[in-house]
Amino acid sequence: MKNKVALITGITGQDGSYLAEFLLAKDYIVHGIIRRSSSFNTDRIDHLIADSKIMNNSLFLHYGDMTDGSRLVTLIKKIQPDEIYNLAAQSHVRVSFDEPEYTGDSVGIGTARLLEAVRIADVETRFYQASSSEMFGATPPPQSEETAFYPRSPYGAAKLYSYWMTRNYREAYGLFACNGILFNHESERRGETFVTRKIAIAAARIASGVQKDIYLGNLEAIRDWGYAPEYVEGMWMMLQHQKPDDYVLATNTGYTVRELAQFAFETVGLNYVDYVKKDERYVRPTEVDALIGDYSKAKRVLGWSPKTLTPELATKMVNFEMAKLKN
Ligand code: NAP
Ligand code: G4F
Repeated sequence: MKNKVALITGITGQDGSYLAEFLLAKDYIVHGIIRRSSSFNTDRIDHLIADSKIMNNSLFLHYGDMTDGSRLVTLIKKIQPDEIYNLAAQSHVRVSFDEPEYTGDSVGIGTARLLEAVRIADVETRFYQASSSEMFGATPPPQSEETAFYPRSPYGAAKLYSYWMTRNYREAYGLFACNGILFNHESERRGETFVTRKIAIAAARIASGVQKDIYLGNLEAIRDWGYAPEYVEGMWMMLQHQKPDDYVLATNTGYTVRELAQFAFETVGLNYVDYVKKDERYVRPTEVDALIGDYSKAKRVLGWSPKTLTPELATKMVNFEMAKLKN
């Protein structure tokens, strides 16, 4: 049987790297779009690039950018993917307040460019859009596929545009297109400026005596933090179903940033109160107070459920940082 071909935008990101591993293990031919950079930006997939059995055999990388529509058309025509996973994004909510225009261009219009590239290239493909719980914003939890959207950041607003464009291409052109509305998911590969990884690194460094304290913004925000490798499987499950649809992936549990810090510092036998300091620079002009996802549709229709909950996730991430410091 012919191997399936997948195209991943954002393959160098946290989710892109896990998804590439997941699809390669399922015998997919994986193509990824990477950005030209003046420094190395492939650390999360370097182990795949270094493997000569994989690189340029089942994994192919192409330069491209979500702001370059003609390049997206060329790549889709050339690759003829069976499945496209659109994970590329300026994904930092705080940064989106500083760069609203670029965030809108890469996250919002970028998705329109990719959808239009599929239409122009006239390929038969399935399309996954990385939608976000940030789109719910100010609407109180629990949030499900039926909950009203109320984004509270340029990032949330740009993701909402992408969400609707994905639905529109499904309805207007019959494209097999799905929105995965994913709540926060984290891992040892999470970017270091997101709160879970920032706290995990700090707890390990403080316990090892190489850092004194950590500066954070709002400690009272509630998030639903799951484990990223479990969520990329959910993305794939959406594209294997007989019918395209939109799904929430979450854990249906909520913890404050304060509780997250407590779990992380407890892992190394410390009390977070002694080390966490406030810095107004990390407070957002508008905050999303509480996100807790109801994933019952994904469970019922796809058979997807999370396995790792926030306390275990925090411990896992801190233990990883401790092990790195010891090496
Ligand atoms: P991430 O680690 O920040 O990765 C983002 C990826 O997008 C990177 O590969 C990045 O490339 C690439 N990228 C950024 N701007 C680009 C552009 N203009 N053109 C092409 N590529 C570009 O994000 P993630 O956590 O893996 O999340 C994956 C997707 O899911 C994102 O769309 C994010 O917004 C969405 N999402 C994430 C979560 C979560 O909790 N993680 C929840 C809901 C939705 P470089 O490596 O070169 O920077
Ligand atoms: O880790 P965060 O930056 O993640 P946030 O804003 O929830 O966004 C992440 O999840 C979204 C899904 O809901 C994704 F779509 C998005 O791409 C990204 O992956 O912040 C989490 C919470 C916020 O309430 C923030 O105000 O932590 C609070 N926080 C407190 N101090 C901090 C800090 N966040 C960061 N990044 N850094 C701090 O020092």
